[in-house]
Amino acid sequence: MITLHDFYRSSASFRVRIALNLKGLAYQSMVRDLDTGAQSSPGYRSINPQGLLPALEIDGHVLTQSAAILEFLDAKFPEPPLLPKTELERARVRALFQFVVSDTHPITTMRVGRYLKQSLDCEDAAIARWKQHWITECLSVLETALASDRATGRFSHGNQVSLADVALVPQVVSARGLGLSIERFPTVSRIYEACMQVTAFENAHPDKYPTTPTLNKD
Ligand SMILES: N[C@@H](CCC(=O)N[C@@H](CS)C(=O)NCC(=O)O)C(=O)O
Repeated sequence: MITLHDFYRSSASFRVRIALNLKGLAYQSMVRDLDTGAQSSPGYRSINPQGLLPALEIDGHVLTQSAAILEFLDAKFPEPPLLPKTELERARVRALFQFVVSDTHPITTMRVGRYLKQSLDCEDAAIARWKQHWITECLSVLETALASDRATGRFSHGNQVSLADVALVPQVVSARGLGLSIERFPTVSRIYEACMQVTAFENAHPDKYPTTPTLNKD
């Protein structure tokens, strides 16, 4: 049994849901409602001391950090691969992944918003602008990197989905949630639409999230 501690709006959890679906792994969703602060409860912190989503329980182990979880899943369940074959291609995919996961997501999280509000007295509108700014910068960089490289295909790297797409899709969904239009990023937009044609992505989308925790058989 695989258990994913997640929440529909958690983009880091969304990445892991996509990967579990791509690998055809059934999992149980343990909902940790970010709106009620459930991620900070002592019970959950005994699972993930960081008090962040996601956490993955598998084979009696608890894994945290979406990037680490994705690498683990790809190593343990190699088909279909989330990374291409050659070192150069892998470096490209990891770089596209890191634009989102290392350089953008951490500075646009709820806890950063909370700190800006509670400790630096920022208004909600200013916090929204902060997030919109960094996400727009990320999408703009992704657009340039994807549009200017012939390695880009139907998906971020060629015609197979990869870790780059696993990061891109949740980032686009977050951007839309903040009222940003992605049409000004045509390559990002096109790849997002291509990914959403893939059942594994579609079923991981927050809109498909079960209202009650269920066993996901996809
Ligand atoms: N680097 C971590 C980020 C985890 C993270 O920030 N998760 C968010 C949800 S997407 C969270 O739990 N936020 C709660 C908070 O900021 O208080 C990962 O990729 O797993």
